[in-house]
Amino acid sequence: MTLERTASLRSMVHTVVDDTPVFDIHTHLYDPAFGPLLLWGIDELLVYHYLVAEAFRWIDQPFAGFWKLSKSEQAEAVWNALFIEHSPVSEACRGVLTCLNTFGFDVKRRDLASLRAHYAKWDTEDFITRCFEIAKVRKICMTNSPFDDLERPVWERGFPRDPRFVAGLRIDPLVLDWPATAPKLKAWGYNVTANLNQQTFDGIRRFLADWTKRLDAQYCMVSLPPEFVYPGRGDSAGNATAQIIEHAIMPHGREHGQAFALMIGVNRQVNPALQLAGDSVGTADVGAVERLCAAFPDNKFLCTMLARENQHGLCVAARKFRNLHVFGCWWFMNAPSLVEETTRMRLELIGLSCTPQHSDCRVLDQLVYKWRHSRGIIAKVLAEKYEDIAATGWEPTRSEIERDVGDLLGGSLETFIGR
Ligand code: FIX
Ligand code: ZN
Repeated sequence: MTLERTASLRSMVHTVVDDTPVFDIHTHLYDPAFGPLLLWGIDELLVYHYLVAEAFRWIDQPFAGFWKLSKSEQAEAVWNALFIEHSPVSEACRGVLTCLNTFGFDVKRRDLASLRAHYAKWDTEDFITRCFEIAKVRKICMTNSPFDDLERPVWERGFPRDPRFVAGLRIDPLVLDWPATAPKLKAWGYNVTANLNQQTFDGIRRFLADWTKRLDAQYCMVSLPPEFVYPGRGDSAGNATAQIIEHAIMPHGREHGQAFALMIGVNRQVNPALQLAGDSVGTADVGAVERLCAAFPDNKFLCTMLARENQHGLCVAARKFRNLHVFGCWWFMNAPSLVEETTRMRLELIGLSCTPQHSDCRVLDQLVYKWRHSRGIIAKVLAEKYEDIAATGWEPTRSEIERDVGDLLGGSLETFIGR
């Protein structure tokens, strides 16, 4: 290929990746019907737990003192520590600047008060539309937990759904802490006991079926610690997790054609004083994922792993099991250098049958930066791969590129989960 053809291929790939609407398959955003649960605005951006963790490295104050501050005071403390007293070079800091710049603010003024004044002029509905349009997001999947006391009543009351916000059924307490969860299901009318017997499994299946229907859930999901094993062994909590998966979640998934999303590798609350920012990472056993895929060939699994060390093994697992779909660069993996190496590895090992990224947004505005940054990397890596095959004479056409990018940005996941 001539240099000119290479440059035009590269620019076409960047244009297509920038212009293709994405289905963001995992976020912590809420349908506007949830009112204050849908976070947005400059103060929410600044108190994002990624930034709070970074700010605590500079803030010379007891953790408890910070948590006693109002939200706007916390935001000011983060702003001063991470933006004013030091340059905001981390990925999470850069994300705030990308948002502000894209919304048309003059970031070089470094003026929090005027940012707040500008934000105060916007209303929620308009801002949702604006963020979806700028980020070119066609729909997002929420994380919806029946165990969350703030969101459960909203689902129970019912509300007209905003079609841009689809639901994901999140069930961590059910999978990870059955002794504490059994009484809750019982109180909600499900015939379960602390004993994991057939009656209990049937009760759990009814619970899952009811909530799947209530949410119209795209998939069912759990986050798991690095120690997660399958089949279960050792302690009783680990065994309970494996049994609930085997005897309740798997049959439920087959009956409803519903995929099970595994997010593996989070060590919760290694530093509880940091609250939401206190979780860490550990290397997990990809063999557990392979054994699940092998034991339940009629179930579909989505999987993302938190440790960099697990990314290669997970790609290899996906080569072995077509009922496994790898997605996202989750949380501590969402740093440009890691997204780039992971995306390149995935394309090299499993081609286009994966979903390179999700946003994990907790604040609506973040759609703008997470997708801008991710699209840049996906386009760069994809262009490089097309250039490599073009060198053999196989030059991709624009419509082939559009097809491929549509798959990477949510299309292949929709096909996989059948939604
Ligand atoms: O478990 C999860 O879904 C995680 O993504 C979150 O709990 C985590 O706090 C987060 O926001 C990571 O991006
Ligand atoms: Zn998440």
